[in-house]
Amino acid sequence: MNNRLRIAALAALLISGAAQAADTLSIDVHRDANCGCCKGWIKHLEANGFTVNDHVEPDMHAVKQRLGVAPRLASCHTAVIDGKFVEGHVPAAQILELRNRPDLLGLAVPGMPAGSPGMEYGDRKDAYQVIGLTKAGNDEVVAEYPAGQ
Ligand SMILES: [Cu+2]
Repeated sequence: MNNRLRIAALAALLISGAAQAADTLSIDVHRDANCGCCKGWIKHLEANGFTVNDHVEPDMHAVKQRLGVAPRLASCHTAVIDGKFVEGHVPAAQILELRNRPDLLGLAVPGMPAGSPGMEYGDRKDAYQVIGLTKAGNDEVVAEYPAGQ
């Protein structure tokens, strides 16, 4: 291998390495120490390629207030990705779409609907919506589950 080829090969290696690093989806999850379904949701994120930074919090109410989660949107855990909140059992698909929504402050699945990721109870599939909070302060339905109804 001559020098020029060697440099080209090295550059290709570096570029693919950088692309891999950019694909790493890092998300911070804040949760109560005793929250089992929160751990279920973390498993769902990891299965979908997210790297989860798990934070056990003494006061989730304070965390939600700090991150701007409106009380009507509240659930158990609160996550943060790219400076935006992800409240409750939001499916990975919508978290990925959030990157293309600069108009949204965050996403939420209010409450804890059965059948959402981390809230599996056998075959039970409650209807639920994924809500986006716009910068203007409005709620917008970004997805409805179960899908295809
Ligand atoms: Cu939960």
